[in-house]
Amino acid sequence: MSGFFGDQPPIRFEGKQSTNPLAFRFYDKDELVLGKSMAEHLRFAVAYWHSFAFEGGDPFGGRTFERPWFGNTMVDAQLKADVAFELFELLGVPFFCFHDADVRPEAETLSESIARLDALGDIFEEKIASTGIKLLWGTANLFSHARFMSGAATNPDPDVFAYAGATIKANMDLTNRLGGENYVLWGGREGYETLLNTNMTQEFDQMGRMLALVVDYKHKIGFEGTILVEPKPQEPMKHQYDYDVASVYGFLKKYGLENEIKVNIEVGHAILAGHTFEHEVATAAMLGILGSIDMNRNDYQSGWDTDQFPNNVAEVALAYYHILKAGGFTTGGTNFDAKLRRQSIDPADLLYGHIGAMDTCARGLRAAAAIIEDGTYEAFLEQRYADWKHPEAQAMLRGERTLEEIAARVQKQGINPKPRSGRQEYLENLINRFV
Ligand code: XLS
Ligand code: NI
Ligand code: NI
Repeated sequence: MSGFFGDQPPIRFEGKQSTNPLAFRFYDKDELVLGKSMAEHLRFAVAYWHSFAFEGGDPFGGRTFERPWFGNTMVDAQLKADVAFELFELLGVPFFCFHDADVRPEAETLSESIARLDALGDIFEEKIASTGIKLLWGTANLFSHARFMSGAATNPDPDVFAYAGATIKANMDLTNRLGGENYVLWGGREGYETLLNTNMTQEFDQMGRMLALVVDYKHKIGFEGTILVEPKPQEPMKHQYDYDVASVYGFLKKYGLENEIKVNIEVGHAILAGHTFEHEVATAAMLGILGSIDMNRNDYQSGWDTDQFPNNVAEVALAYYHILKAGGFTTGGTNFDAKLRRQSIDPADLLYGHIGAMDTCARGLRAAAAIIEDGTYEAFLEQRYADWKHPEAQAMLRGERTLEEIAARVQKQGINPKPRSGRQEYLENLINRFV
Protein backbone atom coordinates (compact mmCIF):
# COMPACT_ATOMS: atom_id res chain seq x y z
CA MET A 1 0.00 0.00 0.00
CA SER A 2 1.26 3.45 -0.89
CA GLY A 3 -0.53 5.13 2.04
CA PHE A 4 -1.88 7.79 -0.30
CA PHE A 5 -5.43 7.24 0.96
CA GLY A 6 -4.30 6.75 4.58
CA ASP A 7 -5.98 3.79 6.22
CA GLN A 8 -9.23 4.24 4.32
CA PRO A 9 -11.16 0.95 4.17
CA PRO A 10 -13.03 0.01 0.98
CA ILE A 11 -16.15 2.08 0.33
CA ARG A 12 -19.26 0.13 1.30
CA PHE A 13 -22.94 0.40 0.49
CA GLU A 14 -24.72 1.66 3.61
CA GLY A 15 -28.11 2.61 2.22
CA LYS A 16 -30.07 5.77 1.70
CA GLN A 17 -30.24 6.72 5.38
CA SER A 18 -26.43 6.74 5.78
CA THR A 19 -24.78 10.06 6.57
CA ASN A 20 -21.27 8.69 6.04
CA PRO A 21 -19.74 10.72 3.19
CA LEU A 22 -17.38 7.83 2.45
CA ALA A 23 -20.13 5.28 1.83
CA PHE A 24 -22.45 4.50 -1.07
CA ARG A 25 -26.06 5.39 -0.38
CA PHE A 26 -27.48 4.08 -3.66
CA TYR A 27 -24.83 2.00 -5.43
CA ASP A 28 -25.24 -1.53 -4.16
CA LYS A 29 -23.26 -3.53 -6.67
CA ASP A 30 -25.24 -6.70 -6.03
CA GLU A 31 -28.72 -5.19 -6.13
CA LEU A 32 -30.73 -6.72 -8.92
CA VAL A 33 -32.20 -4.29 -11.42
CA LEU A 34 -34.32 -5.86 -14.15
CA GLY A 35 -32.73 -9.20 -13.37
CA LYS A 36 -29.07 -8.08 -13.53
CA SER A 37 -26.81 -6.69 -10.82
CA MET A 38 -26.12 -2.96 -10.74
CA ALA A 39 -22.43 -3.70 -11.25
CA GLU A 40 -23.18 -5.64 -14.44
CA HIS A 41 -25.47 -2.95 -15.78
CA LEU A 42 -23.31 0.06 -15.06
CA ARG A 43 -19.82 -1.37 -15.63
CA PHE A 44 -18.04 1.56 -13.97
CA ALA A 45 -14.55 2.61 -15.01
CA VAL A 46 -12.16 5.17 -13.53
CA ALA A 47 -10.28 7.36 -16.02
CA TYR A 48 -6.54 7.33 -15.40
CA TRP A 49 -5.94 10.76 -16.95
CA HIS A 50 -8.25 12.86 -14.82
CA SER A 51 -7.60 11.09 -11.54
CA PHE A 52 -3.85 10.58 -11.77
CA ALA A 53 -2.35 12.74 -14.53
CA PHE A 54 -4.36 15.96 -14.20
CA GLU A 55 -2.50 18.49 -12.07
CA GLY A 56 -5.32 20.91 -11.28
CA GLY A 57 -4.31 23.51 -13.86
CA ASP A 58 -6.65 25.90 -15.66
CA PRO A 59 -6.00 28.43 -18.47
CA PHE A 60 -4.79 30.94 -15.88
CA GLY A 61 -2.67 28.85 -13.59
CA GLY A 62 -0.74 25.61 -13.25
CA ARG A 63 -0.57 22.78 -10.80
CA THR A 64 -2.54 22.92 -7.57
CA PHE A 65 -2.45 19.19 -6.77
CA GLU A 66 0.59 17.72 -5.05
CA ARG A 67 0.93 14.06 -5.90
CA PRO A 68 3.99 12.02 -4.98
CA TRP A 69 4.06 10.46 -8.48
CA PHE A 70 4.27 13.73 -10.43
CA GLY A 71 7.55 13.41 -12.32
CA ASN A 72 8.96 11.90 -15.45
CA THR A 73 10.56 8.67 -14.36
CA MET A 74 9.40 5.08 -14.54
CA VAL A 75 9.56 5.01 -10.74
CA ASP A 76 6.91 7.75 -10.70
CA ALA A 77 4.87 5.77 -13.21
CA GLN A 78 5.01 2.68 -11.03
CA LEU A 79 3.83 4.62 -7.95
CA LYS A 80 1.06 6.17 -10.01
CA ALA A 81 -0.08 2.70 -11.07
CA ASP A 82 0.01 1.49 -7.46
CA VAL A 83 -2.15 4.37 -6.25
CA ALA A 84 -4.47 4.03 -9.24
CA PHE A 85 -5.23 0.41 -8.44
CA GLU A 86 -5.65 1.33 -4.77
CA LEU A 87 -8.36 3.80 -5.77
CA PHE A 88 -10.04 1.26 -8.09
CA GLU A 89 -10.10 -1.26 -5.25
CA LEU A 90 -11.35 1.23 -2.64
CA LEU A 91 -14.22 2.15 -4.95
CA GLY A 92 -14.88 -1.41 -6.05
CA VAL A 93 -15.03 -0.44 -9.73
CA PRO A 94 -14.64 -3.31 -12.19
CA PHE A 95 -12.77 -1.32 -14.88
CA PHE A 96 -10.31 1.44 -15.71
CA CYS A 97 -9.32 3.33 -18.88
CA PHE A 98 -6.08 4.99 -19.96
CA HIS A 99 -4.14 6.84 -22.67
CA ASP A 100 -0.49 5.94 -23.24
CA ALA A 101 0.49 9.46 -22.12
CA ASP A 102 -1.29 9.04 -18.76
CA VAL A 103 0.61 5.98 -17.71
CA ARG A 104 4.19 6.37 -18.97
CA PRO A 105 6.59 9.28 -19.34
CA GLU A 106 7.22 10.13 -22.99
CA ALA A 107 10.75 9.39 -24.26
CA GLU A 108 12.92 10.95 -26.97
CA THR A 109 12.04 8.35 -29.58
CA LEU A 110 8.85 6.51 -30.38
CA SER A 111 10.58 3.16 -29.86
CA GLU A 112 11.64 4.12 -26.36
CA SER A 113 8.16 5.51 -25.57
CA ILE A 114 6.64 2.22 -26.69
CA ALA A 115 9.14 0.24 -24.63
CA ARG A 116 8.07 2.25 -21.58
CA LEU A 117 4.42 1.71 -22.41
CA ASP A 118 4.98 -2.02 -22.67
CA ALA A 119 6.81 -2.01 -19.34
CA LEU A 120 3.74 -0.39 -17.78
CA GLY A 121 1.75 -3.06 -19.55
CA ASP A 122 3.66 -5.71 -17.56
CA ILE A 123 2.73 -3.90 -14.35
CA PHE A 124 -0.92 -3.64 -15.40
CA GLU A 125 -0.99 -7.29 -16.40
CA GLU A 126 0.04 -8.30 -12.89
CA LYS A 127 -2.41 -5.93 -11.24
CA ILE A 128 -5.28 -7.06 -13.45
CA ALA A 129 -4.49 -10.67 -12.56
CA SER A 130 -4.27 -10.02 -8.82
CA THR A 131 -7.26 -7.65 -8.43
CA GLY A 132 -9.65 -8.79 -11.16
CA ILE A 133 -10.05 -5.16 -12.22
CA LYS A 134 -10.16 -5.04 -16.00
CA LEU A 135 -9.46 -2.62 -18.80
CA LEU A 136 -12.63 -1.10 -20.27
CA TRP A 137 -10.63 0.64 -22.98
CA GLY A 138 -7.23 1.86 -23.96
CA THR A 139 -6.49 4.79 -26.25
CA ALA A 140 -3.63 6.86 -27.63
CA ASN A 141 -3.11 10.48 -26.73
CA LEU A 142 -2.81 12.03 -30.20
CA PHE A 143 -3.52 15.59 -29.13
CA SER A 144 -1.17 16.88 -26.39
CA HIS A 145 2.23 16.83 -28.09
CA ALA A 146 3.09 19.70 -30.46
CA ARG A 147 3.61 17.23 -33.32
CA PHE A 148 -0.16 16.75 -33.36
CA MET A 149 -1.09 20.45 -33.25
CA SER A 150 -2.46 20.36 -36.82
CA GLY A 151 -4.09 16.97 -36.41
CA ALA A 152 -2.99 13.36 -36.10
CA ALA A 153 -4.66 11.34 -38.88
CA THR A 154 -5.77 14.60 -40.52
CA ASN A 155 -2.39 16.34 -40.44
CA PRO A 156 -1.17 17.91 -43.72
CA ASP A 157 2.16 16.14 -43.05
CA PRO A 158 2.01 12.43 -43.95
CA ASP A 159 4.80 11.71 -41.47
CA VAL A 160 2.47 12.78 -38.66
CA PHE A 161 -0.20 10.43 -40.04
CA ALA A 162 2.37 7.62 -39.99
CA TYR A 163 3.58 8.51 -36.49
CA ALA A 164 -0.02 8.55 -35.27
CA GLY A 165 -0.60 5.16 -36.88
CA ALA A 166 2.46 3.70 -35.19
CA THR A 167 1.27 5.09 -31.86
CA ILE A 168 -2.23 3.66 -32.31
CA LYS A 169 -0.73 0.28 -33.21
CA ALA A 170 1.26 0.19 -29.96
CA ASN A 171 -1.80 1.13 -27.94
CA MET A 172 -3.97 -1.45 -29.69
CA ASP A 173 -1.32 -4.09 -29.04
CA LEU A 174 -1.29 -3.25 -25.35
CA THR A 175 -5.09 -3.02 -25.10
CA ASN A 176 -5.29 -6.45 -26.73
CA ARG A 177 -2.62 -7.89 -24.46
CA LEU A 178 -4.49 -6.64 -21.38
CA GLY A 179 -7.79 -8.08 -22.56
CA GLY A 180 -9.34 -4.62 -23.00
CA GLU A 181 -13.01 -4.66 -23.95
CA ASN A 182 -12.81 -1.70 -26.34
CA TYR A 183 -10.33 0.55 -28.09
CA VAL A 184 -11.24 4.27 -28.26
CA LEU A 185 -10.32 6.93 -30.81
CA TRP A 186 -11.03 10.47 -29.76
CA GLY A 187 -9.95 12.90 -32.45
CA GLY A 188 -9.20 15.95 -30.37
CA ARG A 189 -7.14 17.57 -33.11
CA GLU A 190 -8.98 16.01 -36.05
CA GLY A 191 -10.63 19.16 -37.31
CA TYR A 192 -9.51 22.72 -37.89
CA GLU A 193 -8.83 26.07 -36.32
CA THR A 194 -9.63 27.82 -39.58
CA LEU A 195 -11.11 26.45 -42.78
CA LEU A 196 -8.80 28.90 -44.59
CA ASN A 197 -5.79 26.60 -44.13
CA THR A 198 -7.74 23.36 -44.43
CA ASN A 199 -8.50 20.96 -47.28
CA MET A 200 -11.45 19.22 -45.70
CA THR A 201 -11.91 16.69 -48.52
CA GLN A 202 -8.30 15.57 -48.17
CA GLU A 203 -8.51 15.43 -44.36
CA PHE A 204 -11.72 13.35 -44.41
CA ASP A 205 -10.03 10.80 -46.65
CA GLN A 206 -7.03 10.64 -44.32
CA MET A 207 -9.26 10.05 -41.32
CA GLY A 208 -11.30 7.45 -43.20
CA ARG A 209 -8.07 5.67 -44.14
CA MET A 210 -6.80 5.68 -40.55
CA LEU A 211 -10.04 4.19 -39.25
CA ALA A 212 -9.92 1.52 -41.97
CA LEU A 213 -6.33 0.69 -41.00
CA VAL A 214 -7.37 0.38 -37.36
CA VAL A 215 -10.23 -1.97 -38.26
CA ASP A 216 -7.93 -4.09 -40.46
CA TYR A 217 -5.37 -4.33 -37.70
CA LYS A 218 -8.01 -5.24 -35.13
CA HIS A 219 -8.95 -8.26 -37.24
CA LYS A 220 -5.34 -9.12 -37.95
CA ILE A 221 -4.41 -9.37 -34.26
CA GLY A 222 -7.71 -10.97 -33.30
CA PHE A 223 -8.70 -8.17 -30.93
CA GLU A 224 -12.18 -9.11 -29.77
CA GLY A 225 -13.13 -5.75 -28.32
CA THR A 226 -15.07 -2.96 -30.01
CA ILE A 227 -13.51 -0.02 -31.83
CA LEU A 228 -15.16 3.19 -30.60
CA VAL A 229 -15.02 6.74 -31.93
CA GLU A 230 -15.80 9.46 -29.37
CA PRO A 231 -17.70 12.41 -30.81
CA LYS A 232 -16.98 15.99 -29.71
CA PRO A 233 -17.89 19.13 -31.66
CA GLN A 234 -15.05 21.43 -30.64
CA GLU A 235 -12.41 22.05 -27.94
CA PRO A 236 -9.52 21.95 -28.48
CA MET A 237 -10.18 22.70 -32.18
CA LYS A 238 -12.72 25.25 -33.36
CA HIS A 239 -14.42 22.51 -35.34
CA GLN A 240 -13.95 18.75 -34.97
CA TYR A 241 -15.03 16.28 -37.63
CA ASP A 242 -16.44 13.84 -35.05
CA TYR A 243 -18.97 16.56 -34.19
CA ASP A 244 -21.74 14.38 -32.77
CA VAL A 245 -23.19 10.90 -33.12
CA ALA A 246 -25.04 11.68 -36.33
CA SER A 247 -21.92 13.24 -37.95
CA VAL A 248 -19.83 10.24 -36.95
CA TYR A 249 -22.41 7.90 -38.43
CA GLY A 250 -22.39 9.83 -41.70
CA PHE A 251 -18.61 9.63 -41.72
CA LEU A 252 -18.59 5.89 -41.01
CA LYS A 253 -21.16 5.34 -43.78
CA LYS A 254 -19.08 7.34 -46.25
CA TYR A 255 -16.10 5.09 -45.61
CA GLY A 256 -18.07 1.82 -45.23
CA LEU A 257 -17.17 1.38 -41.56
CA GLU A 258 -20.62 1.57 -39.95
CA ASN A 259 -20.66 -2.11 -39.05
CA GLU A 260 -17.14 -2.07 -37.62
CA ILE A 261 -17.06 0.99 -35.39
CA LYS A 262 -19.38 2.23 -32.64
CA VAL A 263 -19.42 5.38 -30.52
CA ASN A 264 -18.32 6.32 -27.03
CA ILE A 265 -20.68 9.13 -26.04
CA GLU A 266 -19.74 11.73 -23.44
CA VAL A 267 -22.26 13.87 -21.56
CA GLY A 268 -20.26 17.09 -21.80
CA HIS A 269 -19.60 16.61 -25.51
CA ALA A 270 -23.31 16.11 -26.20
CA ILE A 271 -24.02 19.38 -24.41
CA LEU A 272 -21.28 21.22 -26.36
CA ALA A 273 -22.88 19.95 -29.58
CA GLY A 274 -26.20 21.49 -28.53
CA HIS A 275 -27.85 18.17 -27.69
CA THR A 276 -29.07 16.48 -24.55
CA PHE A 277 -27.08 13.42 -23.52
CA GLU A 278 -30.12 11.20 -23.99
CA HIS A 279 -30.49 12.52 -27.54
CA GLU A 280 -27.00 11.28 -28.38
CA VAL A 281 -27.57 7.92 -26.70
CA ALA A 282 -30.94 7.45 -28.43
CA THR A 283 -29.46 8.43 -31.80
CA ALA A 284 -26.65 5.90 -31.43
CA ALA A 285 -29.11 3.21 -30.38
CA MET A 286 -31.32 3.99 -33.37
CA LEU A 287 -28.34 3.73 -35.72
CA GLY A 288 -27.01 0.56 -34.11
CA ILE A 289 -23.70 2.13 -33.03
CA LEU A 290 -24.17 2.54 -29.28
CA GLY A 291 -20.92 1.40 -27.68
CA SER A 292 -19.98 2.98 -24.38
CA ILE A 293 -20.39 6.20 -22.39
CA ASP A 294 -18.10 8.78 -20.83
CA MET A 295 -20.06 9.96 -17.83
CA ASN A 296 -19.56 13.49 -16.51
CA ARG A 297 -21.29 16.84 -16.67
CA ASN A 298 -20.54 20.34 -17.87
CA ASP A 299 -21.01 23.58 -16.04
CA TYR A 300 -24.03 24.89 -17.90
CA GLN A 301 -23.07 28.52 -17.39
CA SER A 302 -19.47 28.40 -18.57
CA GLY A 303 -20.00 26.72 -21.95
CA TRP A 304 -16.81 24.64 -21.61
CA ASP A 305 -16.17 20.92 -21.45
CA THR A 306 -15.60 21.12 -17.70
CA ASP A 307 -15.56 17.34 -17.13
CA GLN A 308 -17.18 17.50 -13.70
CA PHE A 309 -18.42 14.46 -11.86
CA PRO A 310 -22.08 13.81 -12.68
CA ASN A 311 -24.61 14.74 -9.99
CA ASN A 312 -27.84 15.24 -11.91
CA VAL A 313 -29.99 12.14 -11.53
CA ALA A 314 -32.62 13.29 -14.01
CA GLU A 315 -29.99 13.75 -16.73
CA VAL A 316 -28.45 10.32 -16.32
CA ALA A 317 -31.79 8.53 -15.78
CA LEU A 318 -33.01 9.30 -19.28
CA ALA A 319 -29.71 8.20 -20.78
CA TYR A 320 -29.80 4.89 -18.91
CA TYR A 321 -33.41 4.49 -19.99
CA HIS A 322 -32.30 4.52 -23.63
CA ILE A 323 -29.33 2.28 -22.85
CA LEU A 324 -31.62 -0.27 -21.17
CA LYS A 325 -34.08 -0.08 -24.05
CA ALA A 326 -31.21 -0.80 -26.44
CA GLY A 327 -30.42 -3.95 -24.48
CA GLY A 328 -27.76 -2.51 -22.15
CA PHE A 329 -24.01 -2.42 -22.60
CA THR A 330 -22.21 -5.29 -24.26
CA THR A 331 -18.50 -4.40 -24.30
CA GLY A 332 -19.22 -0.82 -23.19
CA GLY A 333 -19.56 0.68 -19.74
CA THR A 334 -19.75 3.89 -17.71
CA ASN A 335 -16.35 5.57 -17.70
CA PHE A 336 -16.02 8.59 -15.42
CA ASP A 337 -14.34 11.05 -17.74
CA ALA A 338 -14.45 13.51 -14.85
CA LYS A 339 -11.87 15.46 -12.90
CA LEU A 340 -11.69 17.21 -9.58
CA ARG A 341 -12.05 20.95 -9.40
CA ARG A 342 -8.82 22.90 -8.99
CA GLN A 343 -9.42 23.52 -5.29
CA SER A 344 -10.22 19.88 -4.48
CA ILE A 345 -6.63 19.00 -3.69
CA ASP A 346 -6.97 16.22 -1.10
CA PRO A 347 -6.83 12.45 -1.72
CA ALA A 348 -10.29 12.20 -0.11
CA ASP A 349 -11.67 14.47 -2.86
CA LEU A 350 -10.95 11.70 -5.38
CA LEU A 351 -13.15 9.43 -3.29
CA TYR A 352 -15.95 11.96 -2.85
CA GLY A 353 -16.03 12.68 -6.59
CA HIS A 354 -16.36 9.03 -7.57
CA ILE A 355 -18.70 8.04 -4.74
CA GLY A 356 -21.16 10.79 -5.65
CA ALA A 357 -20.89 9.93 -9.32
CA MET A 358 -21.49 6.22 -8.75
CA ASP A 359 -24.48 6.97 -6.52
CA THR A 360 -25.89 9.37 -9.12
CA CYS A 361 -25.61 6.69 -11.82
CA ALA A 362 -27.13 4.06 -9.54
CA ARG A 363 -30.12 6.31 -8.88
CA GLY A 364 -30.42 7.04 -12.59
CA LEU A 365 -30.33 3.36 -13.44
CA ARG A 366 -32.96 2.53 -10.81
CA ALA A 367 -35.19 5.33 -12.10
CA ALA A 368 -34.79 4.11 -15.68
CA ALA A 369 -35.67 0.57 -14.64
CA ALA A 370 -38.69 1.84 -12.69
CA ILE A 371 -39.96 3.69 -15.77
CA ILE A 372 -39.70 0.45 -17.74
CA GLU A 373 -41.26 -1.71 -15.02
CA ASP A 374 -44.17 0.67 -14.54
CA GLY A 375 -44.89 0.65 -18.27
CA THR A 376 -47.11 3.77 -18.38
CA TYR A 377 -44.57 5.77 -20.31
CA GLU A 378 -43.95 3.09 -22.91
CA ALA A 379 -47.68 2.47 -23.28
CA PHE A 380 -48.12 6.18 -23.95
CA LEU A 381 -45.47 6.15 -26.67
CA GLU A 382 -46.90 3.01 -28.20
CA GLN A 383 -50.36 4.58 -28.24
CA ARG A 384 -49.09 7.79 -29.82
CA TYR A 385 -47.96 5.91 -32.92
CA ALA A 386 -50.69 3.25 -32.83
CA ASP A 387 -52.43 4.47 -35.97
CA TRP A 388 -49.38 3.53 -37.98
CA LYS A 389 -50.40 -0.09 -37.42
CA HIS A 390 -53.43 0.29 -39.69
CA PRO A 391 -53.04 -1.46 -43.05
CA GLU A 392 -53.25 1.71 -45.12
CA ALA A 393 -50.63 3.44 -42.94
CA GLN A 394 -48.39 0.37 -43.16
CA ALA A 395 -48.76 0.36 -46.94
CA MET A 396 -47.57 4.00 -47.09
CA LEU A 397 -44.63 3.27 -44.82
CA ARG A 398 -43.52 0.20 -46.74
CA GLY A 399 -43.45 2.16 -49.97
CA GLU A 400 -46.51 0.50 -51.46
CA ARG A 401 -48.26 3.78 -52.23
CA THR A 402 -47.18 6.50 -54.63
CA LEU A 403 -47.55 10.14 -53.80
CA GLU A 404 -50.43 10.37 -56.34
CA GLU A 405 -52.25 7.47 -54.66
CA ILE A 406 -51.84 9.05 -51.26
CA ALA A 407 -53.08 12.40 -52.56
CA ALA A 408 -56.09 10.78 -54.26
CA ARG A 409 -57.11 8.99 -51.05
CA VAL A 410 -56.82 12.11 -48.91
CA GLN A 411 -59.05 14.04 -51.30
CA LYS A 412 -61.52 11.22 -51.92
CA GLN A 413 -62.02 10.50 -48.23
CA GLY A 414 -61.92 14.17 -47.28
CA ILE A 415 -59.19 13.45 -44.71
CA ASN A 416 -58.71 16.45 -42.44
CA PRO A 417 -56.55 15.47 -39.41
CA LYS A 418 -57.34 17.05 -36.05
CA PRO A 419 -54.33 18.20 -33.99
CA ARG A 420 -53.54 15.90 -31.05
CA SER A 421 -51.79 16.94 -27.84
CA GLY A 422 -48.14 15.96 -27.47
CA ARG A 423 -48.66 15.85 -23.67
CA GLN A 424 -45.20 17.15 -22.82
CA GLU A 425 -46.04 18.41 -19.32
CA TYR A 426 -47.93 15.21 -18.51
CA LEU A 427 -44.86 13.19 -19.56
CA GLU A 428 -42.45 15.38 -17.59
CA ASN A 429 -44.58 14.85 -14.50
CA LEU A 430 -44.77 11.14 -15.19
CA ILE A 431 -40.99 10.80 -15.49
CA ASN A 432 -40.53 12.82 -12.28
CA ARG A 433 -42.46 10.15 -10.41
CA PHE A 434 -39.51 7.82 -10.96
CA VAL A 435 -36.52 10.15 -10.82
C1 XLS B 1 -11.73 14.80 -24.15
C2 XLS B 1 -12.11 13.40 -24.26
C3 XLS B 1 -11.05 12.40 -23.87
C4 XLS B 1 -11.41 11.05 -24.40
C5 XLS B 1 -10.28 10.09 -24.49
O1 XLS B 1 -12.56 15.69 -24.19
O2 XLS B 1 -13.28 13.20 -23.53
O3 XLS B 1 -10.89 12.38 -22.49
O4 XLS B 1 -12.41 10.46 -23.63
O5 XLS B 1 -9.27 10.56 -25.30
NI1 NI C 1 -14.31 15.16 -22.85
NI1 NI D 1 -14.16 11.37 -23.07
